[in-house]
Amino acid sequence: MAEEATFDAEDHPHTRFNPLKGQWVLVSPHRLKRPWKGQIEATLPEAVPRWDANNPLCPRVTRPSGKENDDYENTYVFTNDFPALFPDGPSPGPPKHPLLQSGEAQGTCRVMCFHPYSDLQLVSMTQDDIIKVIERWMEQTAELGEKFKWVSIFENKGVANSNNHPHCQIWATSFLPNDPLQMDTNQRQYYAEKGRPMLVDYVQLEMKEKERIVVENEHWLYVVPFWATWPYETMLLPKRHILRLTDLTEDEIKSLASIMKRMLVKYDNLFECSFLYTMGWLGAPTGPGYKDVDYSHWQLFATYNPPLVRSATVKKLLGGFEHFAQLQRDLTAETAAKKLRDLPDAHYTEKLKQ
Ligand code: H2U
Repeated sequence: MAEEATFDAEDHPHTRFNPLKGQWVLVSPHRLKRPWKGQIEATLPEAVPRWDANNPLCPRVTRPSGKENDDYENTYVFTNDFPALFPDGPSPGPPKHPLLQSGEAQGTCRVMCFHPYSDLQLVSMTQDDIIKVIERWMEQTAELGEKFKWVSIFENKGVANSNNHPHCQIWATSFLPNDPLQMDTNQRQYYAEKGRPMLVDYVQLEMKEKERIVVENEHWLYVVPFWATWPYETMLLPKRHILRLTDLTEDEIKSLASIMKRMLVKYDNLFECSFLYTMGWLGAPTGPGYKDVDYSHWQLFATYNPPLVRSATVKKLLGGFEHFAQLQRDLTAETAAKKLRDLPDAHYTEKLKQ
């Protein structure tokens, strides 16, 4: 009888469970050995002008909607001219059939510029300017959270035709969207069973195992989560139990600005390009009277989903199995974390200046 091989996560296909979403990912590390015949995309865009009269996110510009941007000096927030949601509106009413259900969807969408200069990104902004961004995130969460159940702060950096001006979007909804709803249920169940928040336990585990940590400081750490689906996906977590962005202390804000910059330098250094990613903050739900609701099962975190896989131009595309069965990755989370961790702390463009 043939002897059975001992399992090695770097060699053998296996699945990993994402306890937040309650979903499995297929990990196939042996596939990294296959020859690559994938898509090679066009070269990177040219340098961006600092100010452009045709860029609707620049200070003093009149947007196609006819609204003029303030002559802003750090961050700037305005209501999206093409919002996916409106604060008021009629309800679709009760369903005619259980298979044809509709729900009420109210909300608001905002655009938040990080800085007046289009040629900067968070990675190239000063620590003080990043602190202003974090404080604005906190202010927006506090304001919108009074009215809306979910406040989603997300940044599409360089992906899907996004504007190159440093900015993020803020969508607030009257309902808990699918992912947070699933995460609420799963974290609640874990808390009920163990008496501790899932992600607080997870941080402790990662600090003990260390192999998936990319960068850490006194208050925060970035890990490639055990269950990551994107090749270089990372999760940013506080070391303390924090429900929402609004609960950060001054020291935590400062060290958040510092660790974000450190991580973003590593991301840019990975393929020596301005890295692409979609980043989003998730924390305990909000909505009218939320401060009286016990959301102890939640933990604040951010996730970065970068599409790049092998170089500045090769993106991960969802394959058939992923569309119709389950998400899949080649690189293990541990290998991705090591690769990112071992990258220099100085931005690759520093080399070019020498
Ligand atoms: P990205 O984060 O994907 O780059 O999107 C920028 C947002 O800015 C997008 O949602 C909004 C778009 O609707 N926008 C305006 O509100 N006004 C404009 O004049 C241009 C873009």
